[in-house]
Amino acid sequence: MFCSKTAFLTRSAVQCRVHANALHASSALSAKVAVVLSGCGVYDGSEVHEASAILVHLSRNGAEVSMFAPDIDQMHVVNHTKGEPMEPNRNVLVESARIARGKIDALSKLQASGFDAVIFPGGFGAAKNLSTFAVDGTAMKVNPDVERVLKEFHGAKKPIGLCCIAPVLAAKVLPGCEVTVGSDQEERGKWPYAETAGAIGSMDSTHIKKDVTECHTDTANKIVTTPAFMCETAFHKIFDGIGLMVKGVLSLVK
Ligand SMILES: *[C@@H]1O[C@H](CO)[C@@H](O)[C@H](O)[C@H]1NC(C)=O
Ligand SMILES: CC(=O)N[C@H]1CO[C@H](CO)[C@@H](O)[C@@H]1O
Repeated sequence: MFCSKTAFLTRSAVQCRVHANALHASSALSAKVAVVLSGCGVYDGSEVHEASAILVHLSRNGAEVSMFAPDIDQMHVVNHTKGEPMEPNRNVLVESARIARGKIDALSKLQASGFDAVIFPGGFGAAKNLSTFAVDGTAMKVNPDVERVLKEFHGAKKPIGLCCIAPVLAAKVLPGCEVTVGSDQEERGKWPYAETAGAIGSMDSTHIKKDVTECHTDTANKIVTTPAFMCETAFHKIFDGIGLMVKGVLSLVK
């Protein structure tokens, strides 16, 4: 009796271990990554090419992706042919669903416990709908769900990836972190939004100068950033920089 009981316990313990290892291996192979969108289009929402690059690099690296966006009105709608505001207004979740091919949930449903990492593409939506950076600068407000999500992932020591203007969200919500938005100098039009680097310093975070085909990893905070369209450059360079950011995020997934 005693013997078989021990054998049973031992066998089930081994089975447990095998099961745990299998689970671990499969989660390492397919990290669950949440992507947070802010609309559809560079001037009032998510930068479409950045969002697409993130999705391509995530799928190429075997990640399982879910997309989210806040269910709120946009700050405004911009007619992208001339860059002028137009009516009527649109909803951030509904517009983001265009990029997500319909598979998207309200940001209020995103919980860090269900994911290994979170990534925010850029575009003015990050500065107009996810925060008020475009209007208020360093005195900006951050959408409450965006703030909660950033703090949840950071608190759980799960990696956060951001590109283009989106790193201002981390700089504000997680002061003391290191992020890049490219250069703090315009360099003859290469970096048209170079003053953003100074804003990051004013929000008690640290700006790290990086080129568009590079990314910066703040290892202590597990935040990976790349300049993307903060730089006036060719699409393939944006795509490559984002590739490094995505790989950096996935390499930090436990
Ligand atoms: C968008 O802007 C273009 C250029 O100014 C203009 O011709 C067009 O009527 C605008 N479309 C809408 C729907 O506002
Ligand atoms: C129109 C509108 O509600 N815009 C919002 C976009 O997001 C920012 C940040 O949450 C809000 O402050 C704006 O009101």
